[in-house]
Amino acid sequence: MKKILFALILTSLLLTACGANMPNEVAAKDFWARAGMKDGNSAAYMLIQNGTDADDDLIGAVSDAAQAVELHLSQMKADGTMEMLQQQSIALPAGKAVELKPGSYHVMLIGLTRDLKAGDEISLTLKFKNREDITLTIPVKDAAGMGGSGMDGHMP
Ligand SMILES: [Cu+2]
Repeated sequence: MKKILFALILTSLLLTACGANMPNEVAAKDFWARAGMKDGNSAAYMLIQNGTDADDDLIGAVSDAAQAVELHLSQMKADGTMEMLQQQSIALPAGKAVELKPGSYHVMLIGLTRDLKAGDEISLTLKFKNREDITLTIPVKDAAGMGGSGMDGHMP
């Protein structure tokens, strides 16, 4: 467990270092979706950079890979178990990057319309309060070895 934690911390530090190159727009990078079975659930993760001087909000997402797509926040409850809270929006402050990652904010894919296996790709469209949609082609990855397995309660 310690090793996994260390790997997570190291990954966070590397991501933070790489986040220094802020684009002059709202952009998503480092996106991936968790593998899952048809009719089950999955989640998509990414780094969203708001390189503009105006605050914005992520207000939703759509994908043909799931029957419903919601914005969620995973958090630890007082008893040590994880819970997921649906979010109406995720704030994207001007000049900041917001990380959607296991155990935190994520785009929840509910009721997968097909199996998602490592190497597959899904289309996901992000919707913003103040700007045009962004459509991403997101690679599917196995959660194993990424330290996030089961952390969001997405795994059956
Ligand atoms: Cu969720």
